[in-house]
Amino acid sequence: MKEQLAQIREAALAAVAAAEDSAAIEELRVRFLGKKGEVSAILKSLGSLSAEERPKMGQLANEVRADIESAITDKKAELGKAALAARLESEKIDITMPSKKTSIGGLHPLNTVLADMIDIFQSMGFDVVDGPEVETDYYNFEALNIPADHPARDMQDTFYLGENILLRTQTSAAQIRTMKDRKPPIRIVCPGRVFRADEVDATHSPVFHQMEGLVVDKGITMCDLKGVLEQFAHEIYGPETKVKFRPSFFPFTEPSVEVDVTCSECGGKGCRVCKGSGWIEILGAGMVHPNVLRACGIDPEVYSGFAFGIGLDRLTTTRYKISDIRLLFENDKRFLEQF
Ligand code: 2NL
Repeated sequence: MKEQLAQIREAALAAVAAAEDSAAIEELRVRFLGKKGEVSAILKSLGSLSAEERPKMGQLANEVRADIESAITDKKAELGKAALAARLESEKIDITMPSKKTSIGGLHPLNTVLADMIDIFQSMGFDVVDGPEVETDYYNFEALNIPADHPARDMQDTFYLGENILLRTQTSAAQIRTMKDRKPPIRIVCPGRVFRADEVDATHSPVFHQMEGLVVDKGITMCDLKGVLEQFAHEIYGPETKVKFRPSFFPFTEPSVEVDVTCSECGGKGCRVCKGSGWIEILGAGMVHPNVLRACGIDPEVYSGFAFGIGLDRLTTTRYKISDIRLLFENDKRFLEQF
């Protein structure tokens, strides 16, 4: 029996050492230590031994059983470690690998210029006012002293959505609404998209951008207009910039002016950009026509005001030396990524 136990121990330890997975180990546990296993068989047969032999064999059988048990426990731990190592290896993530690039985008050059302009006018106390792009004939033309038969309607031909419904040709309508809603003093700028039935070329687009400004109060004169526009020109083009008024005509202002600034490219000496004149036209302006004030319920005997309209697109193309206005609207990423 002693030999039999020695054989069982040897066979069991060898088999456990050779086992390759936990299923094989479990099989060995049943085979050697299970209720019907080989060690149990020996223990059951102890009864046939003499009283002298029985405790010795019993002790030996228990030692064999303990040896096999601890071999199985060790092997199980070893296999578990190996399985974990293999899993960690196969599921490894390389956290040093560069991630996919996400593009966060940036401001469109038109919006950069707009933000700068809003900054300048807000610092002079102007509010920013928004209005609808679809307007009525009344707000876009009538209230601005442009009746149905007025020749200015030809110069501002637009897109009609209905008999009296159209795409606005300037942002003035938002200013008309403000004059009807608020009491003077009024100091506002109205930026936005405007529309004209123009042919597309390098300097014209049927959709473009404008910022209009309006100040109405007691005692407002052309000096106030010139001061505000000079401040604006100095901030946009530099403090050495000069501003010049030339007489002009708009139905909604009287008197009306075109406003030139000294060419920022040559400083006024004359170059290709200003076509040799030293001056660049940047906007139109004037004193609000009494008929416009009256249409908004403001007494022109008590109040006066000035207004101006600046094209954003040309300001943007000259600032960034963009050769074609169409580039602003095509949204080609290769163009936009340059800003
Ligand atoms: C231009 C320049 C201008 C105005 C816009 C205006 C608005 C109101 C009353 C009076 Cl509510 N005027 N806006 C004034 C002068 C010029 O835009 O070249 N427009 C065709």
